[in-house]
Amino acid sequence: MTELTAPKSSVTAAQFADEIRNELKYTQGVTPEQAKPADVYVAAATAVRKHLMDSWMKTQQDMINGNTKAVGYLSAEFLMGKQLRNALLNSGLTEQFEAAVKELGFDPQQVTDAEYEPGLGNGGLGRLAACFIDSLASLGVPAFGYGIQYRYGIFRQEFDEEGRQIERPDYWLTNEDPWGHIDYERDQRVSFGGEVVEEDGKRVWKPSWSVRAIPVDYMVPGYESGRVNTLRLWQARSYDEFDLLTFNKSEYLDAVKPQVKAENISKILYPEDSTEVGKELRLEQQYFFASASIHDAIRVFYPNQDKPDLTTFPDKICFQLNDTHPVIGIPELMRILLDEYGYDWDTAWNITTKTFNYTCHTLLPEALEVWPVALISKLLPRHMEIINKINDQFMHELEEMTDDEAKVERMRIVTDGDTPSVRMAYLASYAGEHVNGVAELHSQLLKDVTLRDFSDLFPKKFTNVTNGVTPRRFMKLANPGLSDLITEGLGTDKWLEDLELLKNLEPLAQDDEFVKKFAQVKYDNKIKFADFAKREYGFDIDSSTMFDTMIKRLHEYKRQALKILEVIATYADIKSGKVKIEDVTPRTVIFGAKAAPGYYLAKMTIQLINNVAKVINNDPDVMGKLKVVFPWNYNIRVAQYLIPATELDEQISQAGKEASGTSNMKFALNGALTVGTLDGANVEIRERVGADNFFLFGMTVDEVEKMYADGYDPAKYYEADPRLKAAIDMVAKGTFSDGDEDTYAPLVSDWLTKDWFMTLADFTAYHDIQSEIETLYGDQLEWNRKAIINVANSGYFSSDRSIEDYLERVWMTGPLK
Ligand code: 26V
Repeated sequence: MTELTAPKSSVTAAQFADEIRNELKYTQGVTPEQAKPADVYVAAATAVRKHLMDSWMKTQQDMINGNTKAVGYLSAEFLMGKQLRNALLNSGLTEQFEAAVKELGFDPQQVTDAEYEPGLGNGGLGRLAACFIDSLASLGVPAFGYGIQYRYGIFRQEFDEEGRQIERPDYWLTNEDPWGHIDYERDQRVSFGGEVVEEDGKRVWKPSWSVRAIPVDYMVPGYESGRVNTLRLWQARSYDEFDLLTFNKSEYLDAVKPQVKAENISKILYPEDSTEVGKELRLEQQYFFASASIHDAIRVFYPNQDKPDLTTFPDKICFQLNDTHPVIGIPELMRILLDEYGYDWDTAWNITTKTFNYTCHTLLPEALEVWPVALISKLLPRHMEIINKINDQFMHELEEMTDDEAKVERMRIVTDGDTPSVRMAYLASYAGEHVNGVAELHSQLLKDVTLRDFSDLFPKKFTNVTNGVTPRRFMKLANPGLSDLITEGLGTDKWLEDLELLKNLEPLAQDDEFVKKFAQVKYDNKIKFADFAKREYGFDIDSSTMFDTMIKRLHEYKRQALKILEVIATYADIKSGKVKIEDVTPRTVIFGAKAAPGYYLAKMTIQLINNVAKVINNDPDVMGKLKVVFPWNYNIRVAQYLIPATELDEQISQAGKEASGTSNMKFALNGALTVGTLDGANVEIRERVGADNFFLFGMTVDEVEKMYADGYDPAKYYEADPRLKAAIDMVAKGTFSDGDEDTYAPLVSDWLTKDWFMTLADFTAYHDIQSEIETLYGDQLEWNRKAIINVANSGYFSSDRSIEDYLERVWMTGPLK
């Protein structure tokens, strides 16, 4: 076996150009003269993959032969972003690529732009999975990411004339995907439906239909580690491609029904949505990838063994359940052990409970998955039996442990009542070896509120692992200017592997020369973003204004409404002359957000933001002072332009609702200051960067709870703050809907009568902090000092640190030797 790829590849630019020419010829079948940038992209990607191949094979071999336990990260989402730049960086081929592509007569930027971004995730949860597999590989930990290769990722967002969100299918596989290697020989059968019968005293599942799970493998190269892990995404295909008999009767549509049914399973990524539609399909997806992945792990670690000793399974691999989506894997492993390998219940339970760990990513009760017993029984009858047995066992244990009958009842995994259901978070909390939240505050609230009974009974299970982000993509690739400056300041580029080294930048915050260089980098990034926004969206953005950004899924708890109401109030202040135009700090307020297609109020908020933008941006009275831009279809690529350019980052969720947030970390690491509430990881960011370098406002978790308890009346706040009243009145009276008072009536009515996330209650505090922000912004040297202090103290938020915490607290494993 060949050695691991050297960190810096020894290939020359000329050699790499030859490799690209070769791929153009033998893979694409075009000459360099005929080639388009997209051809060069595919050729370069194919060449890079070949460079990684030896390390990939060696990593797999070491994993199987070695005795380091591997990690299987089971996730319904992996929001990877574009691959080429990352693969070049991690294989040490960036410079060769640049030179080679130019030698071939192409613009490197155009070539990398030709890659279509796979959007196989909704937001933070999926991006976290992508950051984690990057860090696992970079730390040399043997790992698989396991998920689904959706044919359609998150929808492509457009805005119509009225500013409403339109969802278009994201068919990301129309063009060649040079990264995914489809491996027909490593397929798995996944079955559904049917019944369970008694045969020779055994329960035997007779499923009624099956699909073929085919793995598509993506290489996950580590940074400077020489290791390349695997992201294995399953594609669903039919075993019965085609019913020839039916076809010959000219019933063409019926003939392809089995194929359509099977392929539907990996057809689309579900939006994080509360609607009922397609629940069944969603459970099919979850079981599909959980089952295929567990079988795959057995195949990998016990090659060619008919009767493997699966009592050693937990020493080979542990599975991380990324939220409740793969939790059906728990009864699936039980079923495999009991039915396929003939283990007794206790042995199977012992193996299973050592294999799984569960991460919870939310505090919203409606986001904790619950499946009706009837649905599981129909799709997975044997699993339902097993879940019932797990529930019985649990109830029995509980009765031994406590006399509190109400508590035992509360903790049921399988509820009774009108619609008996299975609570997946409870199943995972009982069967999982460890349970973790994703930021200190969130983990505490899980223990105190959401999973309190479980944490009371199993205190040792519960732990925290604060999220992190990969500095490779979100600093080195996204912000080369800042990366170079940091390397210059520290005298080393080792910080990309050990982000705590950023701490040594702190003294440079007092060095005016350094601060000026830092400010220049920020300004260059603003210009870069403005150019990008002009090119891609046609926006005119003035780079001398403050870039004030809010990017995240559109959700009421995140409170985009708070931001837009403040914008409207400021607009009204200027219009009425209450604020003198020369006293206004010019701002460009930038939003990026997708709303779940079925989420009515979220979509209406998008429409409102667009129309506020339309009115304000066309009003000569505020021209040059206030502008709102909303680039549609926010994705990783947009993030990579926007985050480095941002000066003020909005993290303004209602305290106690945002589990962690990860863009907050990306912003701090890229030298933005945060305005935020004491929520999620904001708390830890503020602790680290210092209260003086963070704009805090708003109610705390305790204050929020008290307000719920006392009865919250939003109308009171509307009456009390004339600015707030003016802003809401403008929306109600049609200022942003051509005089139509109905357009936003549902939104206005919700604010005034319900306002579940207390936007109105926090409005005044949010406004009050603005003058502090503007005063500081007026002193650019001070502002940038604070921004540098943010960068210097955010090294903790590297996903490498998160993974190290998982290794120590949850997985109990480490890098390959
Ligand atoms: C799901 C649902 C489904 C029902 C309707 C409402 C709703 C709202 C949110 C969700 C998503 C929950 C899972 C999730 O994406 N959590 C995010 O995970 C990130 C990574 O840990 C974390 O930074 C974010 O704070 C958290 O929202």
